[in-house]
Amino acid sequence: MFFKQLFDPTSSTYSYLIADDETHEAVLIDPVIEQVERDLKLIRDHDLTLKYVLETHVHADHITASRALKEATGAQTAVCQDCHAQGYDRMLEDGNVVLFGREEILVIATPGHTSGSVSYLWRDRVFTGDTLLIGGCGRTDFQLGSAADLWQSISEKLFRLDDQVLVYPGHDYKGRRVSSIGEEKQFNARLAGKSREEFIDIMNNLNLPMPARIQEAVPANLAGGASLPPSEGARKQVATGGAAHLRSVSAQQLAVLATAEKLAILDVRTPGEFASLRIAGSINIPFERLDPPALLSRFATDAALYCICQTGTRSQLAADRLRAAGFTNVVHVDGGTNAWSSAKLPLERGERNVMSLERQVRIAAGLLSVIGVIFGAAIHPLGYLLPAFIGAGLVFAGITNSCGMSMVLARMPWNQASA
Ligand SMILES: N[C@@H](CCC(=O)N[C@@H](CS)C(=O)NCC(=O)O)C(=O)O
Ligand SMILES: [Fe+2]
Repeated sequence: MFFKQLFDPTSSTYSYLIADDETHEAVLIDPVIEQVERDLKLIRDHDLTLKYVLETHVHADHITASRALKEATGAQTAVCQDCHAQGYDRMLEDGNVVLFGREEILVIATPGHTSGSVSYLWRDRVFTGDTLLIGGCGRTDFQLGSAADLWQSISEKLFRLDDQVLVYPGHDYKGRRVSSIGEEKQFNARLAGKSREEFIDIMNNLNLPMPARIQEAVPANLAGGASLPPSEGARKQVATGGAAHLRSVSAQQLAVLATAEKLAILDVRTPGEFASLRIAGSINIPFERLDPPALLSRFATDAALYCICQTGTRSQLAADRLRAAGFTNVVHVDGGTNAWSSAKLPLERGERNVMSLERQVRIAAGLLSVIGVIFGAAIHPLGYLLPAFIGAGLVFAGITNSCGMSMVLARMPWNQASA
């Protein structure tokens, strides 16, 4: 059996290199970018073929070496699909099996520390990431974490494993290396003898400071991690997380990022739509009034600006215009507030309930076409020009991905904030 527990002293992170003795196929769990040369040397020295790099979750305190190791070795990278990350080869689900040589690892979804946290069961040991730590557990106050989910993951999944199963955590801040399920059931300060309610109360009142590197680590890891640093210059880029600029994010990714730092979320819907419902802390800059050069005095050119609308069309156009004006880190939110609300993420709702601009366009286009046809049949054939004009306008809107009618409707009084 080939098994090495590796440590990054800066972040107190454990990585695990395991391999099949016969075929030398290997898996590396939770590698840290600063240790990539150490890990590559180990792989070379032991003549291993790295088959998979597995993440237990999207880390908040260090940048993963997943991408760098993939580039150096051709390994496949994998993370749980509930992390909502991009840039990994395989999106894992509960019950998946990862095969290397004659060995296999079972993926156990253990959400709680983050929504996409998993544990990996291999032979007589479980790699718990930050779900279960020795004597403790990961915090639940960022990245869609949940104390209730963590309780369920630990009590109904990890604590149902055999007591003899060895627990290898993602971190230890006191130099402890390994525990067992039995020991954690008996001695874990947050869990042993505690009710679900007591546990949730403890977790919701930890009041820990955010990890020092969360603002660079979360965007970088959501995007697959950093590349292998080939030069000093690039090394600096990695160190500042500069490799991690995203061009578009899903609603869930936005929600995860928003727990890591205060984001500039520019909502380009009408003031009326914004007044009806919005993401807490977002700023309303209606698309029809968007003046990118004027925003240059409000935001730094390299500031991360997240553009959102209702479905993703206006925000994409807004993002293009902001980039053209010189902003270098503009991110578009796929699917807009519709996707945000389908993912059941929290929205602030106002008193008013203005119909979305998209529905208004559909109603207006249909209504004008019907009026044109009635007018054409009953009064004068010129009326038929109206539905023809609307039809041509819709084709033009489809081809150019712009919509004149929505621009007109957006200026109507009922679409303004105080109407
Ligand atoms: N001081 C560390 C804090 C790291 C931290 O918050 N770690 C997370 C895991 S990513 C955690 O859950 N820690 C458990 C705890 O501190 O109780 C840093 O700044 O990086
Ligand atoms: Fe973590």
